[in-house]
Amino acid sequence: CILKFDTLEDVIDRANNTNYGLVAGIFTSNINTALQFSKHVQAGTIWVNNWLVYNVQADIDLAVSAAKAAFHRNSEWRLLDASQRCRLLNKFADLIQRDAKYLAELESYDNGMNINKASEYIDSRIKFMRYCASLADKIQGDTIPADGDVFTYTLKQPTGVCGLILPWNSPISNFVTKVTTALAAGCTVVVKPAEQTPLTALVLAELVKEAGIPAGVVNVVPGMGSAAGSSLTHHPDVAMISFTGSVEVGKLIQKAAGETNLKRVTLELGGKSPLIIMNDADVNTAVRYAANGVFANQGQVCIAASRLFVQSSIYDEFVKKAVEEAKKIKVGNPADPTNHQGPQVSEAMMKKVLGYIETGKKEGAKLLTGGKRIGTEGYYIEPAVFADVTDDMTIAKEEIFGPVQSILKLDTLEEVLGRANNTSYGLSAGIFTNNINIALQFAKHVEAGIVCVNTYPAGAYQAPFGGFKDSGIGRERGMECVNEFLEIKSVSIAQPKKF
Ligand code: TXE
Repeated sequence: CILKFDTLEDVIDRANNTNYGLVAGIFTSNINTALQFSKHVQAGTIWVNNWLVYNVQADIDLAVSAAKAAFHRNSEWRLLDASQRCRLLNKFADLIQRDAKYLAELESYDNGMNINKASEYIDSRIKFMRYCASLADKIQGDTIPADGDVFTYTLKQPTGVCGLILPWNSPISNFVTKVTTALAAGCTVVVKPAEQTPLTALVLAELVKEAGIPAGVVNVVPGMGSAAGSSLTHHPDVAMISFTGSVEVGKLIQKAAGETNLKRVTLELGGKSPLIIMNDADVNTAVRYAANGVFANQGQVCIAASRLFVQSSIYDEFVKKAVEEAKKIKVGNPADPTNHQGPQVSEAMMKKVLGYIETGKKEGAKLLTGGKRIGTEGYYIEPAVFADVTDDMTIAKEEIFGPVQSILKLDTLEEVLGRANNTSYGLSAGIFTNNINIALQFAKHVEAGIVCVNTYPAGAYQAPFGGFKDSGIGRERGMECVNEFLEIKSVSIAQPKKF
């Protein structure tokens, strides 16, 4: 609706003549007019010479400066006893526990995760939070028998302002893991959730505040990766980035660190994890674990068992049972607890996964069940099982991040070890066998950060989690997780040996 006005005076009155007051804007080259308008118009947000231009760079700058102020040596946060950091993080965990049902519903709504899975992930992260909180007052240095007339000791100190860039496949888990670890170490953070799933990060930020964690310690800025994420990774006042996402963006983050202040970087990237089923394994058990290993959370899991090697003499029986198992998976509304699998996170991801399924068929893999979109509403895909997959096929090489099981045949452990390691990834690996020597040889020689024997997947919060090669740098969870967020300082004081 285009309306005519005469003077600024007149238009301000008319602009205010409404029950609403959200946003107002003005285009003018007269700064006094702009200032008068901004002062008198009754709206919460005013745009001058722009409309709907969201300046994410400015928001990142604001968040980083708040985190920097909260990290000042005399800030409330820095003056807290380590045991108080532990107490505050436990309080944050209590609040998540209190709101677990609501958070699970939001996660399911935001991301498409089945409600049961969302609850399961939240429960396990609360346990991690308490474990990690308890590390806050166990960060200790060493006294060192240094050469010369010196007394030398080390201090382990928080790295500073950390940028935490989250993926969309498990938003609450990633928020909680990264924030708790950084805070246990004493850092302050700016969190950028994935653009597909910003909702739960904002609710968790409210709980951070309610827990009594001082203002500025945790800041959340939603936004696109190429804008908000990139501003964070290039920011000179950010000392570290902890990232979970694609290999492609992981490499951009390392590059940004190199081009700016050599900020420290930890990366939890994707995988193409091998799961090996030897002839002597219990087939029914292995079939169940293999299905859960690749289909859980719509296949949107970095440790998905997406290369399934089955030894030749049980191959046919295994494939038949794998198809039956996949057919049991109930796909549908993620809010319905009787369903197992919800929709893919976005149309783009659904198309990407369906594209891989087409490529698999074209390259000669045998699609035995599933693989089609279900209906036209929502991004649901039938769980797919491919047999006769060979190492050179695209579906055996690239991370699909969808409900697609690829079954390959294997002859010997020696042969399959070479094939399992013949990938640029190295996150997780598993083997089913009753032969302890085979299991130990596999665990020793497979190039992966997480190894499972007769189970899949494994991801206990007390154990380190992270990968070899393109799967990343650094480890989350486990006793060592806080070390990623610490600087080590060695202090030497002159002290004659002779008293
Ligand atoms: O990831 P991106 P996408 C893998 C999986 C998936 C593929 C692509 O194979 O198919 O990655 O997913 C932010 N600077 N994983 O494209 O882009 C982005 O805003 C800084 C595996 O969604 O890596 C989001 O917050 N940040 C993985 C986060 O990076 C940038 C989980 C992840 O998005 C940025 C997710 C930039 N230039 C995907 N560009 C796992 N390891 O679990 C984007 N981002």
